[in-house]
This record gives sequence, structure tokens and C-alpha cells, in this order.
Amino acid sequence: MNAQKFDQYAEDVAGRANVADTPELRAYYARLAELGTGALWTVANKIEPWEPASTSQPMLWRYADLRADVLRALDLVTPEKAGRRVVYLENPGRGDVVAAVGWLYSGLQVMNPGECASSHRHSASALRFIMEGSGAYTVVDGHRVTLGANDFVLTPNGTWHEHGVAKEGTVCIWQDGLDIPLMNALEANFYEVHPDLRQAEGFPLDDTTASWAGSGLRPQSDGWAKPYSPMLKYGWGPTYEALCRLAGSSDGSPYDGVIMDYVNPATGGPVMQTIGAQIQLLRPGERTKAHRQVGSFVYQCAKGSGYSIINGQRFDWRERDIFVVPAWMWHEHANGSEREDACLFAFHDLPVMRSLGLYREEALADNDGHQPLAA
Ligand code: GTQ
Repeated sequence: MNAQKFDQYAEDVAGRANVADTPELRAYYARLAELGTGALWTVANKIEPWEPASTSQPMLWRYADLRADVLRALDLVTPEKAGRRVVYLENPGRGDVVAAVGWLYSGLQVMNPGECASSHRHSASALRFIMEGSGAYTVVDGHRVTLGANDFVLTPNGTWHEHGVAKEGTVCIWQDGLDIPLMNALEANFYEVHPDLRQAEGFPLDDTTASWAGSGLRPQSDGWAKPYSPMLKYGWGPTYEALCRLAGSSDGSPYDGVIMDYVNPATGGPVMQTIGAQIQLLRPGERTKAHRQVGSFVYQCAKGSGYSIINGQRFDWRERDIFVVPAWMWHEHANGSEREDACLFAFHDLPVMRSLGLYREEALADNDGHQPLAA
């Protein structure tokens, strides 16, 4: 049910606010406003909807449409002046909130070889999913992490981090994912620039992945006690291999195909406290059924091509395209190829929903689980 139909429905149902306006009531509302108050029945249906009513719109940003203009920022601003050279994705449903969907931010950051942005830290949790280029790196709390295409990297909240591209590298573009809108909604956002602008590095290259990416093995001596994953980089090679192995031994989910969560290897839980991430593989020709979830999703196609139907709207995607599924909206995915598999990376706020006891999901019962396409 869309928001308009929903309001109408709410008004028609007994027990929901349904007070007709009169001149006397209007004067009363004006008086309440003067007192810094309001009458609950004028807003009740809006502030207590029957079910989550996201203001975000399902959207897709095609990489082919964005790429040239993202590269143009290289000529227009420097990381020194701009802080971060990023083109952010804007969901028109979010009003003044800079968000790709719900309480999640997404941006495309671009860097020249030899460039580096200053070290900083913030309350927002952040991740990167590399789109193109070679030589990119991030330093997180003294650990240098090298980044290649489709690598997934964490910069958990409170960690010092700086990004750069080696002199011998090429122009690099990656997607930044953060929970900036959530931090601001919670009025909990702090930001700090490193006093030296650079942080000291004190560990072997890519050491956190070397230590923690064992085959079901956990370093015994590591007294990891922080609330986020000790492994900062999830490389594409092992990720894709794991997906293919699972595809060989499991049918997968009717809603998502072969799907795996990126986990904190110390706990099996989500990679960060507020943002989780997943990777899924749709087999050649695979078409999933629709479900909906409490939580917002930002997807990036990592491999292949296909389409997703989100609340009755079809979005065709191919490698590096980004699309969003707002909370509680029906979504189903299809691989457009009969020969190649297709992979979708996504990050989401399900860890927030789960830790607050709010997570729910529902399968579409009608029409064999497939949504009718909106006119
Ligand atoms: O590098 O942490 O795209 O703080 C926006 C804000 C990236 C970052 C963004 C940020 C960052």
C-alpha cells in the first residue's frame, strides 16, 4: 500500500484518528501551537503508521552515467581543500538528510595516484567497496590495507583512517558506505582530524586479513575485545571462491540465491555494530522470490548483470551500478544471463534493527512470490 492509500485506509478504520476540521478546532490548534504543543489526533496516523512507511525511494545509479562526472572532480578540487573528493548519492525522498536510503549514506570517492587524504575519525562507521583502479590503500588504526577491485574494507567507528593511492597506481574510484544519517539522527556524531594529519603505521601490510582469514580458524592468542571485526579487509578472491563453493553445496535462499554475510570472525556477528554487509550470487537464469525486511539496503553489482524489482518497479543493473531498497519494500532479484553468474554486494542497517529487537521480514505470499509490475 502506498503512503496515500495508507492515509486513506487509516482514516477509514475505526480506532484511528478521524476528526473533521471545524473553525473552532482550527483556532484550538493555533492556540496549542502558541503553547508549543499540538493535538495528537492531527498527527497520530502519521507518527504511528500500521507498518514502516519509508520516505526513501527505490533508486538506481548507473555507473556509466556517473563515472565521467566523478572523474571530473579530479580537475576541480584537491583532497587537501575538499577533505574528501566524493560525489554522494542523494535519495530525493529524504528531504534535507543526505542519504542514499533511510539512514545510510553512500558516495563515490575518486583519487589520483600519489594523493592522500588526511587522517580522521568519527562516530559514523564506514566501509569501502572498490570499484576500479589499482594502488589504493587505507590505513586504519595503524594497519595499512591494500585495496583492489571488489575488495571490501572496514573503517569502524572511532578508528583513525586515511585513504590514498600509491604513486605507481592508477586513478581509483570506490564506494564509501557510512551511517552518517543515523549518527546525526541519534545526535551522536563526533568528528576529529588527526593532530599529525597522518597516523603512525605499526603493523605488516594487510596483517589483519592474514591473521583472521583462516579456514574456520581463530588466532588463540588474540585478545580481541572491540565491538567490530578485527579483520579489516575481505578480499574479492576468497569471497567469490566461498560463494562458488556454497553454490556447489546448497540451494541457497528463495529470496536471495546463494547469499553469505561478511562476519566478524571473532564472534560470527556483523562486521560492525551498526552496518552489516552481505554478498550474493545469482546462478545463470536464476530469479528469486520477493520478500521485505525492516532495514535499508545499498546494493552494488560486483559481477554480471540482471534486474531487481523493488515495490513493483524494475531496475536493470550491471557491474558497479548501485541501487537501494528502502525499509519494508518488496524486492526480488534476477540474473539476466543464462550463462554467467551475477553477484550483488550490499550493506545494510540490520545490525541496528536486530540489536534493538526490531528486525522482521515477510515473504510475498501472492502470485507465487512475484510482484506485479507497477504501471
Ligand atoms: O572517508 O570516512 O564519503 O567521513 C563521507 C564522509 C567518506 C570517510 C565519505 C567520510 C568519509
